[in-house]
Amino acid sequence: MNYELVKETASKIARMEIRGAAKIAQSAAQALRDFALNYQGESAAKFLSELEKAGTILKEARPTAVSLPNAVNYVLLAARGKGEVEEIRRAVVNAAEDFIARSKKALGRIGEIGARRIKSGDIILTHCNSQAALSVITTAFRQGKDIEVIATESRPRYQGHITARQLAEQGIPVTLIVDSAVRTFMKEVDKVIVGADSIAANGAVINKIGTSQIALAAHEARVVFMVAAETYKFHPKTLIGALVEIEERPSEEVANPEEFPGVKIRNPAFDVTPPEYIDLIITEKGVIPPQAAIMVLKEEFGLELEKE
Ligand code: RUB
Repeated sequence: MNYELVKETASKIARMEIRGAAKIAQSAAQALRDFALNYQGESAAKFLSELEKAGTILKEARPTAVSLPNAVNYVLLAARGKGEVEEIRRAVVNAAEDFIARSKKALGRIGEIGARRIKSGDIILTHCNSQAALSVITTAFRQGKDIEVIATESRPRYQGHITARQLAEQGIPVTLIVDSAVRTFMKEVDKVIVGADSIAANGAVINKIGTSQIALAAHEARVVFMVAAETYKFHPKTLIGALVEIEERPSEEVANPEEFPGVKIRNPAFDVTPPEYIDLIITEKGVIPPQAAIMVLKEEFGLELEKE
C-alpha cells in the first residue's frame, strides 16, 4: 500500500508545518480517512494491518501532544473487529469525520465556557499559540468584553507572533513581549490562559516550554492561571504510571551550532506545570480543578485502559 500521503502528513507534523495539539490531531484523523478512502486491496485483514501501520507512522511524528495518539486510536478503534473492506472503510471515514467535528465543536464550547471567567477590564497573558486559549479570549471579546492581551514571543519558534497577529486581525488590543519579560508584566496581568499538549492524571499540564515559568510568576503575583484543553488532551497512560515524553527538538532552532563551537545547545519544546500552580482547566465538558483530571480520564478512557 502507498503510505505517501500519511508520510506527508507525518512529516508536516514533525516539521511543525502543522502544529498545535488540536490541529495535529485533526490532521492525523484526516490522513487516516484519506488512507482508507484510497485503499485498493480486497483483504480486510490486510487493510486493518495497513491502517495500524499508517497509525503508527502518524503517532511517531511528534511525541508530546497526546491528542495525536488519542485521535489515531479513536479512528482505529472503530475499524477493529470489522469483517469487510467496505465496512472498515466506512468505519474509518465516519470515525475520522466524527473526531474532527467533535474537536471543532469542543473548541467552540471551551470558548463559551471559558469566556464566563473573563470580565471587562481584564488583561490576559497567553503563551505560544493555542486555539483553545484563543477561543476563550476571542469569545469574551465578541461578547463585548473590553479586554487586552499580552502575548509572549514563545522562543525558539515564535508561535507568539501567530497569536499576536490573529488577535490584532480581530481588533483585540494585543502587546507582544519577550518571554523573559513575563515576571515584569505579571503585575499588570489579571489572568493567564494557555493551552495544553497533554494533561496527566495528577493534573500536571504539559505545554510549550516556558509555560511552567509563567505559572510560577502568576502564582507569586496571585494571578489566576487557567488552562484551556479539549478532553482528548488528557493522557490515558499517565493513569497507569507513564510519564509524558518531552520532545527535544533540533538545536538549530535555538542558534546555529557552527557559530558556537564547543557549546552544547539544548531545545526542549515543552515543560510540565505542576497542578499546584493551576487554578482551573476549561474543557468542553465544563471547568475542573486540575485535581479532577483523573475523573476526566476515567470517563473518557476507562474501558480502553482495562486492556492495558
Ligand atoms: C503548541 C502548544 C500549544 C498546545 C495547545 O506547541 O504548546 O499551546 O499545542 O494548542 P507547538 P491548541 O507549536 O510546538 O505544536 O489549543 O491549538 O491545541
